[in-house]
Amino acid sequence: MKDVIATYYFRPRADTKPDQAARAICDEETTGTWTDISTRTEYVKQLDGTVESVTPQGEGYITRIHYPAEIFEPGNVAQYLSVCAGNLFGLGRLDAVRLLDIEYPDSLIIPFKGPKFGISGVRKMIGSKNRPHVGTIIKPKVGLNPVDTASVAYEAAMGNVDLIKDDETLTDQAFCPIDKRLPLVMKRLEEAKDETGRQVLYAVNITTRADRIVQRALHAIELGANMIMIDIFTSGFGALQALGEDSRIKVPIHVHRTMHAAFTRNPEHGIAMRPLAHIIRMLGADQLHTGTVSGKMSHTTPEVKKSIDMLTCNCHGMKPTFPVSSGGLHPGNVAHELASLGIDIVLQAGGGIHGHPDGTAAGARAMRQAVDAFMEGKTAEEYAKDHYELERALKHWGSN
Ligand code: RUB
Ligand code: CA
Repeated sequence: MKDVIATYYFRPRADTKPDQAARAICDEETTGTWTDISTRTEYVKQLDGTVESVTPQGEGYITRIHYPAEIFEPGNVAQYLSVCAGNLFGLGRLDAVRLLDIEYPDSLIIPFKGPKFGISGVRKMIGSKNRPHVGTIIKPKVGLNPVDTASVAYEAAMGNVDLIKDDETLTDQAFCPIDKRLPLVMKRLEEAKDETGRQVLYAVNITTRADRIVQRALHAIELGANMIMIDIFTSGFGALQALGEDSRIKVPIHVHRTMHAAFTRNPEHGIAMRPLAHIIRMLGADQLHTGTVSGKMSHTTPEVKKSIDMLTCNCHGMKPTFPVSSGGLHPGNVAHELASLGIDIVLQAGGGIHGHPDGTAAGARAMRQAVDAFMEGKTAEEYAKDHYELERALKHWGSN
C-alpha cells in the first residue's frame, strides 16, 4: 500500500450528488480547490487523490479516499490530520461528514515507535497476568488538599486497586500542587505496599503547555512518579509525542481523552475515536481511555470495540496500548464491561469506588471482587453471598 486511505461517512447537501461530494473532499485535501486553477500543472496532478468507492449507508454514504503518500510529511501527525481531518469538515457541499478510519502505508508509520511499555509492560509492573486491571480516579476531581489526596490513594491501595489516577482537571493548582501531592501519594503507596506487598501505580496528571511537558514529566519522575498522565486533546498530539520519544521518560503514559466528545459524539459529523486511538498508540500511549459499554458517558459498543481493536491489534511492530474503560462504572456493571470488551482492559471507577457506602477501601475491594467473580465464571450476585463489600455495592447501585 503506498497511499493513505481515509474512510468517511458523509451526507451531501441536497443539490450535490454523492460522487461530487466525495470528489470535493478529495480535491480539497490534495491538489484542487473550489474552481479550476492554472497553477495545477501536469506534475502537480501526479499528487491528485482518488475516490475509490462511494456506497450508500443509512441516510448518507461511505467513501474511501486515497491520498498519495507524497503529500504527507513522515512523522508529522499534525500534518497527517490536516489532510485527513482538515478543511473537509467545513465544506458547504456536505451537510455532514465523519472520519471513520485512516490506513497508512509503512513509510508513514515507521517514524513512530509506539508505547514504551504497552499492556505487557504495565502488567509486569503490577505482576498481573490474565485479568483486567482495576483503577480509580481520585474524587472529588478537584478540591482535596495533598494530605487528603494521599489518604484517599492509600485507602484505594489497601482495597487492592492496581492504578490510582488524578482526574483530568487536576494538574498543578495552588490547592494541590504536584510538588506536595506527588511525594505524599507515593509515600502513602509505599506504606500500603509494606502492608499488602502490592505495587500500585499512580498516574499524576502532568498536562500543561507542550513546550513544558517534558520538563514537568522529568520533574514528576524525580519526585517518584511511576506513571504520568496527559489530557491528549487539550494538550495536543505534539505534547504526547515529546513524552513518547524522550528516552529519559521511563514510566508508562496514561492518556485521558477529555474533550474528545466534541468531535467523536455526533454519529454523522466529526471524527470517530478509532483513527485518533491509532495516532495516540503510534505516539506512545501506554494506556488510553476508549469508553464503556455501560455507565455515565454516551457510548456505542461497536465504536468502543473498534478503538480497542486498533489499540491491541498485532500491527506496525508496536506494543499494544492498554484500553481503559471509565465513566460511571461500579461493581454492578463490571461483568457487562468484561463480557463485551474482554479482560485486557483497565476498568476505572471514581464514584463507583469512593461512593461505596463503607468508603474507598471497601469500594476498591468491591470492584476487585466483581472482577474476581467474572474471572471465576460467577455472577456478581452469587459472589456477593460471601463477599460483603460486593454485596453492599450491589445493594447500593444495583447491577446490569
Ligand atoms: C470517571 C471519570 C473519567 C470519565 C472520562 O469518573 O472521571 O474522566 O469517565 O470518560 P466516575 P472517558 O468513575 O466517577 O464516573 O474515559 O470515556 O473519556
Ligand atoms: Ca474525569
